[in-house]
Amino acid sequence: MLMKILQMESSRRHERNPMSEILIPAELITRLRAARRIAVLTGAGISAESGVPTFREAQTGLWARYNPEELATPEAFRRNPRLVWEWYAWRQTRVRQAEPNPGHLALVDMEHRIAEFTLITQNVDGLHRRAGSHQVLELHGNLFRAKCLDEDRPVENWPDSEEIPPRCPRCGALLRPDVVWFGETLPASVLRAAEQAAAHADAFFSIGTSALVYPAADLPFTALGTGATVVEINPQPTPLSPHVTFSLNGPAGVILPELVARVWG
Ligand code: BJW
Repeated sequence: MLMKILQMESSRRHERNPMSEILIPAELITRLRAARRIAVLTGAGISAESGVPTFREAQTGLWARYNPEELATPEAFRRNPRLVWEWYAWRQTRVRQAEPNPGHLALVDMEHRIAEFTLITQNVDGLHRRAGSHQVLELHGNLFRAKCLDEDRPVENWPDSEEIPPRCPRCGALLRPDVVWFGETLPASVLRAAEQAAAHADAFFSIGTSALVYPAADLPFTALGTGATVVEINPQPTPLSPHVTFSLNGPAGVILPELVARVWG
């Protein structure tokens, strides 16, 4: 009898699509339908289903013996610029071979349906823009851009040479990937825009991120502090999980399309 009541309670609280096993709480659907401002923070997990390895997962082939946290630092670049440049070149190749997945595409759809929508990403792979998202704030830069190590300015073209990394055509300093490494500050205007979007959101999503790296990891807490509904989508629990309003446990490429269809379809 108790089992029966629990089942009834569960089906009352969750709208179930007969074709799908994904449970999306009815209360979440109601809140998202009412939301006018939505901010989304994504991490490497959203690109996992495109075949791009997450930042902290084991690397493959030649790179398997390196710890990514030890390559993504200014000290690593100073110690061995060639190694770090080649690691980014390898990642560029992997990303070029990848395509946006249904999770990226569902966020494009969400942007079309929400008056004020901001997509904040920690990813440097550019897959959100390739999918068709417009309002994208790249907190940690972009793998496909380079900048001058000394002058800190973007460099788009440089003469062909044997040298790795290549050199800045203006001042001759080394070029480096235009990404944000540990211990470096995030681009101030991008971070400010992300903080504002989080502070003004009715609903905030944290998708495919381990929620370990600051200041990005503070954004869901900013949203919680101003009363937003905070939703986490991740197959694994994170330090953020105990604090969110709703946890949807599973791959973003499965959950997001279902969520968007159920809320706005
Ligand atoms: C799926 C899935 C599927 C799998 N679907 N999900 C406060 C406290 C403590 C330390 C600090 C602090 N404030 C600042 C710091 C220092 C530091 C920091 O945060 N350290 C922590 C590690 C403790 N932060 C910084 O240094 C930042 N700078 C800064 O704050 O400047 C001022 C300052 C400096 C020093 C001291 C104090 C202040 C800069 C951070 C830059 C991060 N850069 C990187 C590299 C970018 C370039 C590159 O990619 O090479 O950004 S590090 C790396 O982590 C990368 C990522 O964007 C970022 C986040 O990783 P992400 O995306 O969460 O990936 P993963 O792999 O960790 O997780 C994947 C998740 O997906 C998992 O949860 C899976 O379960 C899930 N998943 N499949 C959905 N299908």
